[in-house]
Amino acid sequence: MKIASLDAWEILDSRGRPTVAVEATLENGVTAQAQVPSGASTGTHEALELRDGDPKRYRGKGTRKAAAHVRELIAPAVRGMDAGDQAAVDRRMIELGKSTMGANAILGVSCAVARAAALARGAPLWKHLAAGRTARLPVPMVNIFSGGLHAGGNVEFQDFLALPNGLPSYSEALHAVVLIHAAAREAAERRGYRMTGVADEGGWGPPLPSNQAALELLTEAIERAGYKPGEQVSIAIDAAASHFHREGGRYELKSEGRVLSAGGMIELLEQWCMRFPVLSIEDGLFEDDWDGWRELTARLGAKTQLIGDDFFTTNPARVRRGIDERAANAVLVKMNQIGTLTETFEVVDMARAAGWRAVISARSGETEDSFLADLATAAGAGQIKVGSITRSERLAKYNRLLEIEARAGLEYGWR
Ligand code: 2PG
Ligand code: MG
Repeated sequence: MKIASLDAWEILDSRGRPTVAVEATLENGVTAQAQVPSGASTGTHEALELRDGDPKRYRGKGTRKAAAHVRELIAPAVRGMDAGDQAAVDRRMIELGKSTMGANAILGVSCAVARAAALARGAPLWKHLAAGRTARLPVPMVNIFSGGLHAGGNVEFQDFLALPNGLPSYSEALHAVVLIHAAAREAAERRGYRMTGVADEGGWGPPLPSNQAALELLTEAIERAGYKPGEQVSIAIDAAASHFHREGGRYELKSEGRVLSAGGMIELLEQWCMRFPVLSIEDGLFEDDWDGWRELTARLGAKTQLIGDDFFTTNPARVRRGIDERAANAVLVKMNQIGTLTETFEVVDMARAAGWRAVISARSGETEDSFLADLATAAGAGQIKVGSITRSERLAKYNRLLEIEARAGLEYGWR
C-alpha cells in the first residue's frame, strides 16, 4: 500500500478560521481525508502552526501556504513510501522540518495516510492505530461552563467540566453529561444569569461573578441531574493558568478580586478540592513554573489528577522531564501540539509506562473530522476531552465513540 499522491486545501474550522484538509491517495486507488484542528489557548512550546500572514485574507490566518507545502514539498518526499509504516512517513516529514512545512501541514498528512492505510487493510481506524495496544473506550471529560479565552471576559478559568468516571459505560457516561448540561442551565437561570452565550467549545459561557460560582453551579447541576457528585460524576477544571499569569509569578484573578502567587494558587486549588468534588486539574499553574508544578504535585497529586497541557504541549522531552521531576501525574495529548501521530503515541505510551494518566484532547477550533475518537480508543488512554455536547464538530467525536461502542464491544474506562 504505497502512497501515490497527496492533495491539500484550505477549509474553515468551527470558529470560522482557516485550517487544512489533506487527501492521501494510495497506489491501489484508496483515498482518505483528514482535517486539522487548531487551538486558541496555545502553549508557547507548541509546534508551529503555519499561517499565511497575508492581512488581506482572514486577517493573516489563511492556510494556503501550509496546503501548498503538502502538495509541493511533502508529496514528493513521501511518494512511494508504505502508508502502513507510519513511523517512517512521520520521520521523513520531521526531517523536512515542522517550522518550515508547518505542523498543520504535517499533521494533516500523518492522519490522512493513517486513514488510507486502515481503509486499504479493511480495518476500523481505531484498530489500525492501536497496532498491538489494548484499545479501550475513554471516559468523556465534558465542558459545561467556559471562561478564559474561550468565552469572552467572564471568569479566568477556561473550562469547568463534568467527569463521569463512576458510570459503567461510555454511553451511560455521555447520557449523564447531557442531563448535567441541561441542569446547569436551569441552575444558572434560577440564580438570574443570562444563559445566551455559547462558548467556543459549545458549553455555556454566562457572565458568572467568579470561578467559584462556576464550581457551585456545576456541583448543583450534577445533583439536580440525579447523580452523586464525587462518586458517579466528579468535576474537572482546566485553569489554563498561563493565560492569566503575569510577570513576576503573579496570577491575576480579577473576578475573584485577588492576585495570587504560585503558592496562593496551590492553596486555592487545594481548598476547592476539599469543598467541591474536583478530581482533575489541568494547567493549574504557568507553563514554565517547574518549581510550582513540583510543589502542586507534592501537595495534591496523591488524590487529584494533575494534567499538563500548555505545560507539556504533547512534547516527549517535556513529558520525560515532568515524569523525572514528579511535576504532574497526567498529560493532555493534542496531536497538533506536536504534529505527527508517531510522536503523539510516543507521549501516551511514555506517560502510561510511568503510571501516569493521559487525556486525548480536541482543540477549541475543530472540524467535522472524528479522527480523535479512534485515536483515543486506540491509545487506550482512558479519557477524552472534546468540549461540550452541543455543536457538530464535537458530536462527530462523541457519535463516533457511540458507533465504536455499539460495534466493537471494547472495555471502557480508565485503569
Ligand atoms: C485546552 C484546549 C481545549 P485550546 O486548553 O485544553 O479545551 O483549548 O484548543 O484553545 O488550546
Ligand atoms: Mg488546556
